[in-house]
Amino acid sequence: MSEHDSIAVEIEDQVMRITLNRPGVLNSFDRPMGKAFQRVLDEASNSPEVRSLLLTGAGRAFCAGQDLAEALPRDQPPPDIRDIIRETYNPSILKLRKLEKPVVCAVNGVAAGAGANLALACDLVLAADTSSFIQAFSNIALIPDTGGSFFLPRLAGLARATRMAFLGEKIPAATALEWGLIYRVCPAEELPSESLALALRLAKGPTRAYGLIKRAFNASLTNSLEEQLAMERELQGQAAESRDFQEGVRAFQEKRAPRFKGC
Ligand code: T3D
Repeated sequence: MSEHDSIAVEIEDQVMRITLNRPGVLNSFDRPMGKAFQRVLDEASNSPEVRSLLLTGAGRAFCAGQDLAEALPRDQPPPDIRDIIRETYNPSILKLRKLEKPVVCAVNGVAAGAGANLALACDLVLAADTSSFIQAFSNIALIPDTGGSFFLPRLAGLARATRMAFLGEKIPAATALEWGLIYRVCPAEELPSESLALALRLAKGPTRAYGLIKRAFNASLTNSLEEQLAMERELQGQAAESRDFQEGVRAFQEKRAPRFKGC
């Protein structure tokens, strides 16, 4: 286990567990935490030892978004919020989406503001039945950031996205599931084991194919059908060049479970 200040990191069985670790302020992000988070994502991307990621929060919350004491200090002039977004949230979301390894998010409690949108940018989101999602921005006269204005209408549809963004209500995990925002809800006490089991399963999977799936899905959000079909052809070519493709087909023919190596 190594500590990157406010981000705790542990690598075991090819799963990197990243824990947002400022529980006293519900794991809200300040700039040092944002930088640490990005360093950890780079480490995950570069390390062949890491084949899946598991993101969660310490204590009773997942993440309450931006640390408001940093955004609007009482005793000094406020920073330009554009700088915080440029340094913390935009690169974090881009790194998460471009990371060609599966990212499981275990939402262990409230996910508010940037914390909610950080969760929604992950690949598979499991949430405790006691958790909730809040587009808290308009409660303090801000707008959804951290990719929320991009992903939320696509995931929830415009009507629900607008409702969440305008009303800033607490959306229970069960509703988030019903609206297609997340993958699964489980009893709070089972969240750690369920999310780890999923991350372990993905860590034993065809990592290269997962990465290419992610690249294709990212592009599909803005591509035309023609562009997407051309991309599928190219990426499928790359997937078929992997050793894992050979192994997957051989295992099928030999009627056994595949042993993927991630390359
Ligand atoms: O720089 C920029 O501003 C641009 C970027 C914006 C991105 C954003 O994320 S904007 C949105 C920021 N987040 C929020 O507005 C959420 C604020 N928090 C809440 O609304 C509530 O705390 C929750 C609904 C998340 C949870 O409520 P509850 O009742 O369970 O907990 P609490 O009592 O409100 O919070 C517990 C402690 O955490 C409390 O500190 P204390 O009184 O025990 O010393 C509270 O002040 C602290 N805390 C919670 N959220 C934040 C925070 N401290 C700093 N920043 C926070 N975001």
